[in-house]
Amino acid sequence: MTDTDITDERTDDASTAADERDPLFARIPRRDFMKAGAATGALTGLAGCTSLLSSEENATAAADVDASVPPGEHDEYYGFLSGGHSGEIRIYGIPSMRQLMRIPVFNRESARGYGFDDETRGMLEDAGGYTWGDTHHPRVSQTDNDYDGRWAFVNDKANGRMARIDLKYFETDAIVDVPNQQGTHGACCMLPDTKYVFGVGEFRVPMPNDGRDLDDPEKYTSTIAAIDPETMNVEWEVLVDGNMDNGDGGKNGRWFFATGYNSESAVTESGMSESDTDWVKAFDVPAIEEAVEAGEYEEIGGVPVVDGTRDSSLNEGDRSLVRYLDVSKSPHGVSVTPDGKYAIASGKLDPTCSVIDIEALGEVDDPNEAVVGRPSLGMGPLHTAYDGRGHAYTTLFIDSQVVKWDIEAAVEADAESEDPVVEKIDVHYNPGHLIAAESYTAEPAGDWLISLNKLSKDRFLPVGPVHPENDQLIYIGDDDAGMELVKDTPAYAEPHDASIVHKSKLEPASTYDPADLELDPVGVDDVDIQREDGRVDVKMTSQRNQFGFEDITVREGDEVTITVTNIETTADLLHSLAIPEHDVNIKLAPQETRKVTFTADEPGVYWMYCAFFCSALHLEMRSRLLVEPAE
Ligand code: CUK
Ligand code: CUA
Repeated sequence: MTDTDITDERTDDASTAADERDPLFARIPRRDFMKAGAATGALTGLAGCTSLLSSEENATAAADVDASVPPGEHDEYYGFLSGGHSGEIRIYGIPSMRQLMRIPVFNRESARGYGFDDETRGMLEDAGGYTWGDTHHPRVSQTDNDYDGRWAFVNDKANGRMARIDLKYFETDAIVDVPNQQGTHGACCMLPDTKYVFGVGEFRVPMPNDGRDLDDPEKYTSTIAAIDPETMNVEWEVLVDGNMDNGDGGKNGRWFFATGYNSESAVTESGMSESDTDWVKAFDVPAIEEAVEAGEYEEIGGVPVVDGTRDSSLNEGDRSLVRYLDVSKSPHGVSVTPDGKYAIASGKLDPTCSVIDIEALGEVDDPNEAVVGRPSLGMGPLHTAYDGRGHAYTTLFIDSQVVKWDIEAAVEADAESEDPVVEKIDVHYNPGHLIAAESYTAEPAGDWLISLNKLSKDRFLPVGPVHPENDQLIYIGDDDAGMELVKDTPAYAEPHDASIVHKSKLEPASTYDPADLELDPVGVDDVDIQREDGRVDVKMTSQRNQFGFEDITVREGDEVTITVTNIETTADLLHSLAIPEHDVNIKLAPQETRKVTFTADEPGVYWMYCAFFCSALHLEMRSRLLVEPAE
């Protein structure tokens, strides 16, 4: 396969060929066309109802499996989906696929006041001051290889950052700008107990990237970063040859795995896919910790950086820090099986996945001997998820399918055998990640799987040239009946990875606990205005249907700080403090205190108002900000 094949999508091929016969055929890829044709036994007469047939097919599947969640009832699972270059995380209920909430992470977001109040704005500024990020891999913290409800983490591929989301309040509470990394791509937890969150550096750059070695790509490098989940400090990094892509931690506290697609150290697309093999790197975490402990590192960017390149003296002997396994070709996803036995890396530009025996890795002289299976699965394997019954499910980007296969059968079979394949199902279209319920834990639930498809083409009402992505819900709970496609869900750009967590493992708060907030709450008796040297300090409350002041008078040029507490105790009674023409809108959930600082630089009357529709007198919930002219 050449590197052009990856862009040569089969769906486009089919569309072009079909276009010449009838524009209607253009809407349905050849694969579906043939399947639908076989089902009716007649290709003639199809032209007028191709879309109909494919939706009938789905309706049949949906009828067999009950994924309905009646009005007023709750879903079984939380799905945490990344939002790609929107910079956010979305929460879905599963199996309904209803979008429950969006959590801004690297993006300023007015409806949640995120990046508007002093605290969150300061957090975004301290983390580099960028207004966007590229979230790919939301991973939820675990204890003893099971979700513990504390945090979710997500990377920023665009600016080399990692963020933490507090799962009591479902909000971003920390962001670290990872030194020495541009393009923090893979993200995952060190298991069993989330000792570290790993950030995997994708873009190779000079180290440090300060203008040296600009056009000397041989000297570019990338690192993995081990981040302490409590402090969000980067504890250490390991520098490697080639680039890295995705990562996953083993289940027993020893290994961490990363794929990479550029062992060539090239800077062009063709150069990066020249070689027939690339590496999976296996990091021996306790050995790395010992090296750090022994001072065998160089401090770069304020972080201990251990040399894990192939020629490093630390990689000699029987306790090498990083083992380089040759796998074919430009592997993309890597994920560890629920039992912790294997790490499975997907070939991307090769139709196989590589099955790595994790225990063997610590025993063999040549790490390549730990590759114990290489089933041939189809075109463009990208990511793999698990059902806990010994099956793996891998997305096939080019074939637009999900393939279910038997892991032990793949270890038994010859390399490149198709025998381990159990079943394939069409998805629509070109899937990236897929995620099964609790697949990243030791005990996946084995019922629901979501295929995160990059293209939706004809599946939804057209909304202009920017099409939604399509997240498809598939039932995998019945091995006899096989996989069943249950639901299409349009998604805003662009979910990459997801984590699915059973609802019993999270305990979200429904109002704020003032003890968890950094700011002291403002009570009814604390309402106050202080003025000093061009600074105005306002403390006030919000409550149906008033702010603590009817008027606030300041002078032109004053720096105004308003601290507000929503003193409601009733869940879901939110207010906001919006100030026209001052770029202010902070959200205030019950018992929440926030602070906002701005300059009153234009004289005039400004109606401060509440932007959440909170009661029948919501529209009347407003106060005046009076800015007196300076002279
Ligand atoms: S990546 Cu996007 S489809 Cu960032 Cu895990 Cu594979
Ligand atoms: Cu408070 Cu609307």
